[in-house]
Amino acid sequence: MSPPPPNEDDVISQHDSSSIPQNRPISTIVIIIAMQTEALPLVDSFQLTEDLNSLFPIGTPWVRYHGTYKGLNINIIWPGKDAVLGVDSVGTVSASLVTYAAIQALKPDLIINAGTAGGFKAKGACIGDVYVASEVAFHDRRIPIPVFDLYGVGLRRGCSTPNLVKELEFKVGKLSTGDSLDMTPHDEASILANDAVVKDMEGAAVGYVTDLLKVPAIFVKAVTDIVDGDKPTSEEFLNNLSAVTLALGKAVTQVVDYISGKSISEL
Ligand code: FMC
Repeated sequence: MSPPPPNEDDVISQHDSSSIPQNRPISTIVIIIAMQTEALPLVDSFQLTEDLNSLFPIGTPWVRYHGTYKGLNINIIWPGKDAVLGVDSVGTVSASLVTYAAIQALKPDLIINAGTAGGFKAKGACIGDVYVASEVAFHDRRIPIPVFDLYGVGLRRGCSTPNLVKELEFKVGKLSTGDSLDMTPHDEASILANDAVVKDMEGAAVGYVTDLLKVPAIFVKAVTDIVDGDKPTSEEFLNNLSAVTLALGKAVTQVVDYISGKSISEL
């Protein structure tokens, strides 16, 4: 006889069950950002400097910008450019590696994964909207075997931030992650099954690592392209990238301003 299927509360991990005390003020934040274009407005806003003595293994392109802002020790980690091709190291593999390495090196109280995303207009998303993800899951890890299917989806909850999203008036929705910018019909069906409003290439990978190492994580995603619209995704993404990254930078600055002086349980 096979075991009964797990119920939802057994399969969704919560970052809130963190080993990090929930009641002391947040002091160290790591912001994981996949693209340099997304990172630079924030490097500017927080007046961070690039770390010239890397904390990371020799040969990795991973970049840390750091400094103190409103009493917080802020670190932006960008996985850097691919050594051979010279483009940003986007996607789940780099994102999970840098998240792991940054947590090991910096022991942050909180991770923020900030980036751009595709949005579904059928679910109310518009270009430039900023979402805080309530949950993250994968849409391209299809394993049609009982329970492995749930493992593939890899659903994780973001840190609960009811006061933050209310005060800053962010939209809240589910985020679905896969390693492609485009969307196959298979992906689309899984994204709908994940009930997602936004789609990116890193969130659930960061969520996997933060859940593993019990660090609370907030996912802030700004919409560069409408996935269920009529424009080709890559064109729309590139056209909107610089304007939307400014909106993303503003939103993450507001999040960090809000966090300053607060504990996880106050968010
Ligand atoms: N689908 C998937 N990812 C993205 C997206 C879309 N429609 N729009 N913007 C993104 C994000 C991804 O997370 C990557 O970091 C980057 O922008 C695109 O390569």
